[in-house]
Amino acid sequence: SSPDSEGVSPELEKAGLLNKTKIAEGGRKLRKNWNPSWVVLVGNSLVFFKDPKSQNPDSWKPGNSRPESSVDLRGAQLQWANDLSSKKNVFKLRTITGNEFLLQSETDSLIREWYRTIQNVIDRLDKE
Ligand code: I3S
Repeated sequence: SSPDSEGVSPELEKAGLLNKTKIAEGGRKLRKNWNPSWVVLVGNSLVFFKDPKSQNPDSWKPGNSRPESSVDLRGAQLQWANDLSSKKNVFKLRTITGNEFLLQSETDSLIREWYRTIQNVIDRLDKE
């Protein structure tokens, strides 16, 4: 992070384009609706941006853009979920509140890196 942002904004860990669908809300199953999403891992949150025009590394900054939704990673669970989709490289993120998302990329290395980075944040929060 830049010296300016230290102590002001939470640290930007990762950002990129993934395919996303929400499959449950509060434990209640939802119909899949896959869409490309600009995903930003910042601090303890995974933030989703819908608008392709917000696919700018600066756009996650508070006040700069409107996130579609945001997920608190504290107590969240991550697991590979290729059984839940015909697509390859799918993992499931389940929040403590019972919201479930599938995230997917055609690029093996990219999805593995996302999985690892999100799991690291979850593990860090578990230890707090
Ligand atoms: O798990 P499902 O229900 O087979 O998921 C597929 C459906 O959601 C489908 O939409 P409709 O059945 O509402 O038309 C989507 O187009 C597919 O992408 C979903 O399956 P995949 O395997 O892509 O996750």
